[in-house]
Amino acid sequence: MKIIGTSLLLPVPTGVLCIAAQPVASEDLQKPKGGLIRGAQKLKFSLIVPTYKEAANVEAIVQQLTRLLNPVLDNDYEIILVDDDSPDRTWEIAQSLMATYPMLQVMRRQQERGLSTAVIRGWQAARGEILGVIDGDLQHPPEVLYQLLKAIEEGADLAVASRHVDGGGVSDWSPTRRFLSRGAQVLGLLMLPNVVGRVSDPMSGYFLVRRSVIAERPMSPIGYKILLEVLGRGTIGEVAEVGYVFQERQEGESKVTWRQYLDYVGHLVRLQTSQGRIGRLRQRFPIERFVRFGLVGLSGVFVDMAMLYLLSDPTMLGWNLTRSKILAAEVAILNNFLWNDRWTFGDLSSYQHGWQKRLKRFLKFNVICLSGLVLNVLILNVLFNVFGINRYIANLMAIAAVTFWNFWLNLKLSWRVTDAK
Ligand SMILES: Nc1nc2c(ncn2[C@@H]2O[C@H](COP(=O)(O)OP(=O)(O)OP(=O)(O)O)[C@@H](O)[C@H]2O)c(=O)[nH]1
Ligand SMILES: [Mg+2]
Repeated sequence: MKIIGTSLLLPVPTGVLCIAAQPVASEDLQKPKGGLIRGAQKLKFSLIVPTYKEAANVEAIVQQLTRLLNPVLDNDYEIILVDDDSPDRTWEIAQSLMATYPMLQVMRRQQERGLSTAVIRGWQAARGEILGVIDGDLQHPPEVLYQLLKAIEEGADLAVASRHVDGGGVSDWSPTRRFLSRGAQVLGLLMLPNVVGRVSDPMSGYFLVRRSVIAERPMSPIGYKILLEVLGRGTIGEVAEVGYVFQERQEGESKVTWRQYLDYVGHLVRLQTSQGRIGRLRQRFPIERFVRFGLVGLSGVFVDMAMLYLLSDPTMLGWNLTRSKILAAEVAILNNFLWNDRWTFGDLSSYQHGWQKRLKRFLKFNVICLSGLVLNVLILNVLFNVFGINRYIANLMAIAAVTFWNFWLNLKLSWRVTDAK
């Protein structure tokens, strides 16, 4: 993880959105000019406060949080405010509070945007064993933190402040917003029952999680719903829920628009394809790679046809059919190889530099294609002569089987990458 940053502000982690198992070592943090020395010693708790245009709320939230946490956690915690370069300069106001509140750290993000990624960037820089998030607009009652912390101390991996359990609710939501919120939850339950169904309020933006259960797991959330990402990618055992009433905003304005609903659906789809049934299938069989391989194969058919026409047609070169076909097939194989090497298996090729290695891959690809051709003829004969299947259907079946054969052997042999450096 590379870190960039400016004086006094907490440097912003860059690269993959992945939380380290241990707090980031101090040498990995750029030493800020202002003399802020921030070691990588562990703390018990790190609470992220994501903000965007919360200038009117920032002092109150920091004050309330420290008043609450100081007596129970002494110096063993930090508050990290992650601001996305708010035009109302929320980050600057927060920065000016750091002298009064030594537990406060401020991160100003200028390259990235978005609530969920702000939270993860904050967690990446955090030193706590327990990681948490709370809104910066005072809509989440800070005193619920006591119960959330207690739940984690009693063994929960994840403690969620919920609007849908005893003691929970929303203060003054319009029927439309209630409907949309519930509708979103139902959609989530249908698409990802094992993720969304684990908590009563999967939309909650107020929760605590043990670092160990989400560490070393690359994340890629879209939009607002960071809890979905934690549930979907973490290895969460016991879950606890604490009721809370979502307060009305007193200062500043909501950033929720229709965009957040679209992002939510996009996020569900992304998690579904990596974690759901499709995701499990993909872990066993590289579907996308196979589709690419199939498309390249299709392009090869056109190349083969065109070459055959150019070489053997009486109006063109008029060569002998067998000679033309062999050459046409070889040009098609070359076409397929080049596309596969760049596209289908491009990521694997990039580990094996140099023209000699590429030539080796090409030769293996040729041999495997040849073995596929022999197999094709064999299967066609068995299906047609032994089972009496229509010759065209039999040929289709043979082509399908040989495509799998070619794909699998090429993946395992031609583009095989070992762990050796
Ligand atoms: N860093 C960062 N924080 C954000 C971003 N969008 C929203 N926030 C903060 O995330 C918290 C929740 O955002 P809100 O817009 O209040 O959303 P909400 O509380 O779900 O909805 P409302 O009830 O309409 O306020 C607030 O502290 C915002 O300032 C963002 O893009 N980046
Ligand atoms: Mg809000």
